[in-house]
Amino acid sequence: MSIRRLLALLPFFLLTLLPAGPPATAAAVVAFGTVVPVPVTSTVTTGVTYGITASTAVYADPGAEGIAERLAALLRRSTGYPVPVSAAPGVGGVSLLLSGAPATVGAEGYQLDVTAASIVIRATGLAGLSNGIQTLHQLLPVAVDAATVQPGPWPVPGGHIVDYPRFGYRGAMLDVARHFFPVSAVERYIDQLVLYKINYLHLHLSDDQGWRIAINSWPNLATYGGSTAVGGGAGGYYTQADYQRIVSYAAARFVTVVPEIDMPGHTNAALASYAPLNCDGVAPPLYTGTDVGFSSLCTSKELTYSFIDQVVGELAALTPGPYLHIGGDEAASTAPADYAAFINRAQQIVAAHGKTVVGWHDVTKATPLPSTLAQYWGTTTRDAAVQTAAQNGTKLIMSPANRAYLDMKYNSRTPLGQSWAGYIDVKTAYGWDPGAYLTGVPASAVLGVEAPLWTETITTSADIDYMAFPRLPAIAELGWSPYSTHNWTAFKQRLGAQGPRWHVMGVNYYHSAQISWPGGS
Ligand code: IFG
Repeated sequence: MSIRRLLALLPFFLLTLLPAGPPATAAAVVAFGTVVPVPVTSTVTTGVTYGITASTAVYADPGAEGIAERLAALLRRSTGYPVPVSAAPGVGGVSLLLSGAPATVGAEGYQLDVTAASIVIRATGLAGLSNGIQTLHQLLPVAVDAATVQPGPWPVPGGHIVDYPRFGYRGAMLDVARHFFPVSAVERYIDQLVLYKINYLHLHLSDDQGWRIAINSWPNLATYGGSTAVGGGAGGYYTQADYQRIVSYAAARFVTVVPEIDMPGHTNAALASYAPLNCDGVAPPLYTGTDVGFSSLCTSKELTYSFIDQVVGELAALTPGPYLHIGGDEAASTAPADYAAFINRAQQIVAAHGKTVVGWHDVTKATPLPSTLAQYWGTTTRDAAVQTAAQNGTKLIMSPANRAYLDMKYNSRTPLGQSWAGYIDVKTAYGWDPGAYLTGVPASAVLGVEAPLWTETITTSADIDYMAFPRLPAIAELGWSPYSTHNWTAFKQRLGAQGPRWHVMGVNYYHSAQISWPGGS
């Protein structure tokens, strides 16, 4: 063969030396250890996978059909397989069983077993099965989250997990008052929360800039008080049917909605809607700025308390969950004695409508009812009033603004968000123990954690994604996993492994430089 001919063949020879990429049809098997929140115990069965195939069925114990259908729908959309759902017991496939789980899993935990022959999730209740499905979801190839049929195959890594939460309250708050978000955006956020076993969605429904829930006995609250937003935009509000859609969507996914009507401060939208609510009988203009602390309900008027009674009454009737949040924060325009008397009376009104009160921790300056939850949003690790309340039996939800506030910028270059509580990158969001954060407040006084997202600067679902991911999974892990598993080096590996799935899901997440994101994510 001539030299010329040999040289012509050289490039083709070199190509054979390149590493062969994965075969087009191979789907990367998710590493067992990438689940977030990290499970209490998990052991991988090396070399074993279960393959989801065209003959895979889902078998559900009575009552678990809805959970099975949601898993089946996810699989059908991206595998193209029929994935029938039928009554357990079944042979092979995926079984969702309400028996056989160890008692340690409690109401929300589960046992997951993946072998070559089957996938079995066992729990004592439906919430546990739902949480087991989230873990299974994270063990499926990321292509399973595609909106169209993918080639597969669909291997699930073999192993055994027994898992249950550290805290019962693992929440996220969405401020729909500063900027309004339609039902579809809230449902999208719920889908993201569920994947990380968040089980409470706190909706901040009213503030100075907007009233977002229709109240039939006070119609101007939504039609006028909900007509604008920060920046002067169009605003919006939920009809009571809209709110019930959100509540039902959440409940089907074992997420409980906690509605908040902030009072006595953060009430300009209500005061602008009804002149008689104002002490001087004059309604202020609608407000589209971002100041806080300038508004107050008129605590000396009886009308105020019948207003609260009717608002709370209608909202409580629409809310199956146990909690109703009365806000109570930043009441700088309410005299301290008036504030305390107001909060004490507002708590009685909420209790009379059968709900347990939640308030920002400012309510500890009044007299919390024994059942009232205080949501800590301070930036210090010591608060005397909160410590006293905790010692008197008040339970806390931990949302320190310099750890859990998702509207805080990651760093000085973050285009969205605020920085009054400091910058919060992923390591800061992860680097604390909700059970040992406040001086003099034992873990037994902590009901759980919540990550608030205030929306002064947030206007779209893409903005929500950017601020919530990757920090929300960090808060979710603090709420779910044992503190004994708390380890930044391990966590950031698990978190990085979530990136490819968020990419497929279309989550507009911030690629924090603290995390190594796998190629292509
Ligand atoms: N504090 C206010 C919020 C919001 C927030 C933005 C609380 C409890 C600052 N109150 O946080 O209304 O403006 O980071």
